[in-house]
Amino acid sequence: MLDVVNFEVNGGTGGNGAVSFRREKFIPRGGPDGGDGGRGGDVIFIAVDNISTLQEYSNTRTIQATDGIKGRTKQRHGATGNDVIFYVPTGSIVWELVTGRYRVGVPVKDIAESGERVADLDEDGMVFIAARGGRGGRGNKRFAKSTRQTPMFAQKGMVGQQKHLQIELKLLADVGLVGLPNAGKSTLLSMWSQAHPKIGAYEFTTLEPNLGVVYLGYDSFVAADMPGLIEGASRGVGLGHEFLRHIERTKVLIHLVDMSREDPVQDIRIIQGELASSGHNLDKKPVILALNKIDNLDAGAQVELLDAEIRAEFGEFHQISGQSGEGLDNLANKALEQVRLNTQLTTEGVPILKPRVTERRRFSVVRQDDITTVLAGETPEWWALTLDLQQEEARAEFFDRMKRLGVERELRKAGVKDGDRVKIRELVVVWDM
Ligand SMILES: Nc1nc2c(ncn2[C@@H]2O[C@H](COP(=O)(O)OP(=O)(O)OP(=O)(O)O)[C@@H](O)[C@H]2O)c(=O)[nH]1
Ligand SMILES: [Mg+2]
Repeated sequence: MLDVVNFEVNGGTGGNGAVSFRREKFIPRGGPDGGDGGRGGDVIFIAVDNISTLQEYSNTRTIQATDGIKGRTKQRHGATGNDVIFYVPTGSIVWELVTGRYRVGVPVKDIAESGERVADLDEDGMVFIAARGGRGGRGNKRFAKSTRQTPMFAQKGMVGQQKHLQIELKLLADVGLVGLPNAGKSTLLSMWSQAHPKIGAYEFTTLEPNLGVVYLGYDSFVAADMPGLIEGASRGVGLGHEFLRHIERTKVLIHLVDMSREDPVQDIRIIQGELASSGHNLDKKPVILALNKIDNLDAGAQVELLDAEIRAEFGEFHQISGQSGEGLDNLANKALEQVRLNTQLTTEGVPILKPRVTERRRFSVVRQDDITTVLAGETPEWWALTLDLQQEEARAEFFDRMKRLGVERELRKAGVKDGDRVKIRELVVVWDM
């Protein structure tokens, strides 16, 4: 069973650099002192064990980090935009889709063909930067040089990364429902969740585990209905053994007992014995005992009769009816409480290690037709999109940067002449340096 969400993530835009000049008494025209803009915030995913579904993001369409603040006078830098941290369940797989090609919010079915797998968050605490904020623009102070002592321009903040992502999670159960065949495990799962497992008045109705998400207000857990266990299951008798492996990954077990049977106490012992000898660490898991089918008269009578005996031998228990629904809310709350107790709370103090953004100097030049050439690459794009190429000084700065990056040389090699058009993302620059 899969849990899937699909949305856009946008890094914040960097703050603009400032254009300003020192103003002091008796100095009519001081030097440039415009500060830099702050970086835009990032959208960050952190994998945590204590969330089990993607449900809380099912209505999310866009996640936007905060923009950086613009630079100010007196070389004061603008503040960095706030990151948005997004906690996802451990086991989440992040896919990136081509932006603009698919509808946001509608999960793409053949994701392996349509998207690129960009992250496997399969360990608690893993951090993934989903969209980086844009760099802040430089203030005019930083464009001063001996031949241009009073730059009248600054650099704009760069837009943040914008991505269309799909996150998928293979559900792992938090709670395993165990018990003898016919104990009412599938019935309970169908009452608790949207799952529709097969229910039958005979043994071994369930042949493989069924998963369902159980909601309690804003909280939820995943429950798995298991095939029935029988005596000897731990030695390979019946269908149960194979599925003990599945139960192994759960945090809590609910042991269901059919109280309408002849000797429920003996039934409980059988299952407990199987769990203890299964060899899959099942004996170390918390087990919640739930006496089932209390709507049935015989079962109700047996609960009364055996109350003290069961309490003495096995401790506290819940009384429920998967049929009438009695006691199911209490049991779900208890299960959730145990799930929470058995997962470390890891969202606090998770260090966010941000890899440094290395300025990539690579770029590509592709001739489109006689007069148009496409230039792509992080650094040339950054300069092209953040300098005002209508402004003479800024334009000169741009061409100067292109020369230093070696872009100019590559363009010439590709046959670009003055007056030709160079496309840089959505921008068209007439090359005339
Ligand atoms: N009276 C009564 N009958 C129940 C209750 N819960 C389940 N049953 C019945 O018990 C039978 C078995 O229910 P299932 O939910 O299929 O039991 P199961 O534990 O999943 O059984 P297996 O998959 O075979 O291991 C069905 O006939 C159900 O209608 C209950 O609370 N009260
Ligand atoms: Mg069943």
